[in-house]
Amino acid sequence: LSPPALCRFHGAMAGALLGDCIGGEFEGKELVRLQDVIGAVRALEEHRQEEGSLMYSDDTAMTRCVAQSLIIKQDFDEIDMAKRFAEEYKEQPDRGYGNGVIRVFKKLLNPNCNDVFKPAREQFKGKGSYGNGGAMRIAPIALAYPDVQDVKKFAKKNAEVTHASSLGYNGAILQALAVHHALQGELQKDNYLDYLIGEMQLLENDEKSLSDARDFQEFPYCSRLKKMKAFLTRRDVSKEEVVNELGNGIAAFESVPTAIYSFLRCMDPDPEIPENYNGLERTIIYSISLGGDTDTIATMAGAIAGAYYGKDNIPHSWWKSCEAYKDTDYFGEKLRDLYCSHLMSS
Ligand code: F2R
Ligand code: MG
Ligand code: MG
Repeated sequence: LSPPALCRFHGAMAGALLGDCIGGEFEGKELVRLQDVIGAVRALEEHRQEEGSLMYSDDTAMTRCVAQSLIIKQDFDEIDMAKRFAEEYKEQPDRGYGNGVIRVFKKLLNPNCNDVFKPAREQFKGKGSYGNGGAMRIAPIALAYPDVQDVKKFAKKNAEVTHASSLGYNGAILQALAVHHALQGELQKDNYLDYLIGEMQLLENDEKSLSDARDFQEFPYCSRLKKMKAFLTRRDVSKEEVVNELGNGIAAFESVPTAIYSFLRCMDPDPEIPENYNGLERTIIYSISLGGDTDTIATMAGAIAGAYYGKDNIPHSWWKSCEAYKDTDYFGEKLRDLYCSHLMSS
């Protein structure tokens, strides 16, 4: 078995960074005009933005922690992971973290905390967070483990450090699977979605998932993945329909499916996006144009598209505009080494 090419690992890390940095300007705006997003990327292409000047947010700050922990520990280590999240927050608290997750970091920073999953379990009166913070940072897990069982197991554990609601960690598992599958190469949209639906059907049928979903709707992930399948058969799906049916919010179930849809939809040209943009560029532009939690939806869509198309499809000018852009090559290379070592030992 040969591992995927290095450019896919570089692409996933760089795509995630681009989505966060470019999407950040639009986060929280419900109405985002496609022309404004195109204007923003044109400014990068015309070098109207200084090198490294687009700041990354909590999405990338936490993704970097996941990558660093995996690389240094050469495996998943929840204690090291939790320590990195909390220390990163302590050093740079103004990266735009969710209001709830800050309480988890503060508890993790207490030297008497000896169960790193406990603070997350205490969130929201014991219900745990359903925010998309577990999913937004998960790409490095998919890049480190070739075995899908490991991807699922460690995506869940990683998310559970901050997100104890199954609605939160199931979103992280779905996003990790979406990156993992895109990394493997050429894909058919229907097969890709059937695979994800099959995996989520198993997850959403466990007792905790059924109970957590009761406050919202039955099978929040599967129902959106199925809706997406129907959307992909039509060429006239409006932004409003996507936002109404899939979501563009801070909850994981209202953003992970939307990121996956953005990637799949943008495999084909879009009459509203200039033809010179490739599938990866279209994915970033389109996902931001949906408004709402733009940095997070675009970072997740960017990670999937980057894993699929590879770094060669990322415009240099976009990449170089992002803070700490050079690090994505380092992370991509080291995570691929880890992926290969896991492949050799299996
Ligand atoms: N937080 C933001 N953006 C908005 C404000 C930024 C900041 N205040 C600023 O202006 O600088 N973006 C980032 O947060 C999202 C990821 O959040 P995460 O890590 O999941 O955090 P949290 O706090 O766990 O959940 C987010 C919110 O979701 C609601 N929520 C979650 N679970 C809930 C539950 N069981 N019951 C009720 N509400 C629940 C809460 O409102 C949480 O605060 C990303 O968008 C990232 O970019
Ligand atoms: Mg953010
Ligand atoms: Mg966000």
